[in-house]
Amino acid sequence: MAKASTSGKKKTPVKKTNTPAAMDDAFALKSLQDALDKKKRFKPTKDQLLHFYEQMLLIRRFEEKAGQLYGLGLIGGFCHLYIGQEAVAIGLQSALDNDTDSVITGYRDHGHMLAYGIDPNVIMAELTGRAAGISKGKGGSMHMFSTEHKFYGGHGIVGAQVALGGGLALAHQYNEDGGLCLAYFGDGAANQGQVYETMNMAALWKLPMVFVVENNQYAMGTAVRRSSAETEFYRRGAAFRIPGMKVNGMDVLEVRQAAEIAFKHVREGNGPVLMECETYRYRGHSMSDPAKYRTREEVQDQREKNDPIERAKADLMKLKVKEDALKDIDKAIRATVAEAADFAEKSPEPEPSELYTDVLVEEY
Ligand SMILES: Cc1ncc(C[n+]2csc(CCOP(=O)(O)OP(=O)(O)O)c2C)c(N)n1
Ligand SMILES: [Mg+2]
Repeated sequence: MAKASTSGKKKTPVKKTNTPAAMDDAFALKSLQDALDKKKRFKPTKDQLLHFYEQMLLIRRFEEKAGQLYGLGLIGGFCHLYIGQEAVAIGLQSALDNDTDSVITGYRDHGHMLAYGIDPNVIMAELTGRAAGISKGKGGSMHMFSTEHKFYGGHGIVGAQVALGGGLALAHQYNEDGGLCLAYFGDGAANQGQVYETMNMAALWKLPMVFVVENNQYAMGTAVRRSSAETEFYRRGAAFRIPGMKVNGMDVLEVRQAAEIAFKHVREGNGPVLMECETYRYRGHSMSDPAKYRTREEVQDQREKNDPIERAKADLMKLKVKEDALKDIDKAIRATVAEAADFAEKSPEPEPSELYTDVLVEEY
């Protein structure tokens, strides 16, 4: 073994490879991240920002009402609320071309439906299992679809929607319709094998697809750092040469900016993008989760310092929107949501014969 040098010769400085900056440099596929870092936030008009604010608030109030209806026993089965994550769906949705693009997600799907501007009445009717619901009351919270809007659900099998999203992206490419597929999944789903099979195919075939990890820090009761060897999810496409982006999912304007960069890249035929939106869910995994795996203080801290709706409100104030105008918006949204609950409660349940319909696409 060579002896350590005592000759006083200058040593080559050892490069630290485990600092965040060095690790980021080591991630080569960051051209889109660099573009985002140059300009982090979308510059909206006052009307655009008001619209984002309204949409996020509608999701928040709708979900609060759904939580109440669940407590009253009016919603059966599972119910996963999106409260805290509103900026992700709204920021991305606002940059989509609704005539061509498709969206697919997991079971935490009410917010994504509302982001499309789909009538809250039919979403609430679905949650409460009524015939007027968007899936005729037969899908419930986790299985909402609107093919008319190119929204393909609403899936209960963790990660399965990603592979289906690959199929939707292939259809866009095959039909040359110019559309892209936005496939949302969670930090927990990001550890599913089929996600990586899809990444491989999507990159190989240059499919028009954006993989969006909604990293809300938990998969049921398991914190990201306890389940994931690589917690920087945006890097997980590196093995397939998919560029990654890490985005503040609590800031609707940053999400929108990131969406523009990612969508442009995909639409130009460069293949898929992997976007990680860092976010936080305020409620338990589902309505039946008492969330004992984290402290109240942790949740309170996020609510107080990082809330996406409060952030948008502060931005609106800077654009000279008056607090009274925002209060009026809240009032109108509360009325819309109350009406949706009323509509749902008054709607009839599906006929028993509906058990036999929509099971197969065609008879055989
Ligand atoms: C294949 C499969 N495995 C396990 C489950 C049970 N399960 C439902 S949700 C969930 C956690 C998923 O967490 P994440 O992907 O982070 O999404 P989030 O709920 O945080 O939005 C698990 C394990 C399932 N539905 N499907
Ligand atoms: Mg999660």
